[in-house]
Order: sequence, then C-alpha cells, then structure tokens
Amino acid sequence: MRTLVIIPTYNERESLPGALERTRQAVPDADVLVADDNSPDGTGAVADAAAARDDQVHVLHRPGKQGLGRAYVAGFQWALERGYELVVEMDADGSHRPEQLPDLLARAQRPDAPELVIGSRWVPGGAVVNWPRHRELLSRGANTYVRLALGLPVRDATAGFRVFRADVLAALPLEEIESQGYCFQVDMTWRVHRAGGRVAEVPISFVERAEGVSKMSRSIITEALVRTTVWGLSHRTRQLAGLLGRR
Ligand SMILES: Nc1nc2c(ncn2[C@@H]2O[C@H](COP(=O)(O)OP(=O)(O)O)[C@@H](O)[C@H]2O)c(=O)[nH]1
Ligand SMILES: [Mg+2]
Repeated sequence: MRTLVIIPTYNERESLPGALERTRQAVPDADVLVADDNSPDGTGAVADAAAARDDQVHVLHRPGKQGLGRAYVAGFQWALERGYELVVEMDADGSHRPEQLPDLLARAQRPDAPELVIGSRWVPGGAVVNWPRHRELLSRGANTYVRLALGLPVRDATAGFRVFRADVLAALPLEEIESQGYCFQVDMTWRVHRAGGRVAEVPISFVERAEGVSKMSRSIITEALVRTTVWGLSHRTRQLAGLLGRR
C-alpha cells in the first residue's frame, strides 16, 4: 500500500539525518514527509538537502512553531491530496525506531487490519529504554487517566508512533482538531474510536533521544489534562443521558 511517513520537526538538526536514513533503509518503498515549523536551528535546510538527494523525501515548511497537532494535520492533508493509503506518524529524535516500522505496517495491512495501529510502550512486550523515571510515571499515569476518563480500551493512547489508514483520516474533520501538543495523540485515538474505528497496539521499544532536547512542557501536560477531563465529562454525561432516556 502507498505509504507516507510523516516526521514533525522542531530543532532536530542533529537527529533528523539519522532518522531519515534509518527510515529509508527500514521501509524503502515508503515516502517520507518532514513537517518542519521553521526551526531556528536550521532543521528545514537539513531536510531540504536530504530531499534534494532523494526523490522519496519531501519537506513541508511551516511558518513557525504551531505545535505538533497542527504540523500533523497539515501532513495528513498533504498525504490525502496525494493519494497515500497508509499514513505513519514518527518522531525525529530516534525514540521511535524505524526498524520497528515494518511490524506496524504489517499489522496495518493484514486482511483484518484495524483503522489505527499504535506502537505501544505499555502492552506486553513493549518497553522504554533510558527513559527517566519521571517521564515513565507521567506517561503511565496519563494513560491510566485517559483510559478511565474516556473508557478508551487502549494502553498507550499518547504514543506518537502509529499508522492510520488514510480513509479514516479522510473521514475525520481534521480542520476542527485544536489539540496542539501530545494531547493530539489522545484526540486522534478518541476520534477514531468514536467513529467506530478499530485500534490495535503493537509492542515497541521506545528509546530516549540521544541528541537535542525534548519539547515537552508544563503547558503541554496541562492541555492534555484539561482536554481529557472535558472530553471525559461530556462522554460520561452522554452515557448517563442515554441510560436515563432508556428508563
Ligand atoms: N513541527 C513541529 N514538530 C514538533 C513540535 N513540537 C515537537 N515536535 C516534534 O515532535 C517530536 C516529539 O517531540 P519530543 O520533543 O521528542 O517529545 P518527547 O519525546 O515527548 O520528549 C519530535 O520529532 C519533535 O521535533 C512543533 O511544535 N512543531
Ligand atoms: Mg522525543
């Protein structure tokens, strides 16, 4: 199936070349789109140089830092306009190992394939390598909260290594998605689930970045917490209204 791997970047000059090289080796048939938010460190130029050498590498230059969610939505639209059938999300920093992409893509292409395949840290066989304890606790806690608040049957809803079927993306109101940070991943998972899409998780080992710095911030955590709580409350209110309506 025609596959596009979208790599969002903000100040990933050191990490991007390795990510591109490994991705092209691991899945040579897939095309790659770097979605760069005009990184001050010149990541955009590094991406352009790679694209000049390789027809299967493309670059989407965005005007400035608008968050992970906006970068992915622009990348999804780019993919849909060009007829890709599978769309992959992957970080630039090496945390998502391109060598595990064939596993995810295989799961997404089986006859009973789900609409969304998540590379999961928190299913049996999944792992994190070199992650600081506080990040692990945050991720586990956030995922437990999401599962309970939304009743979402997913162990790693915040994960950013995943494969969407393009038809499910085409059916979603992408323009309406406002989540900016990692909350975007929960938002997308929740939307696919509510639209009746199936979500499957494939174990991955997530490796802490060796270069550059994380863009995780307090405001990104707050956004995720507030939005998940609002979605959870409206979900539970609808459930309750449904129950009362039936009596
Ligand atoms: N285009 C774009 N990419 C971003 C933005 N914020 C983070 N990213 C990218 O998203 C990926 C994950 O971010 P990272 O800082 O590694 O988050 P962490 O792994 O949770 O610490 C990396 O490839 C970042 O460069 C943004 O605002 N715009
Ligand atoms: Mg990272």
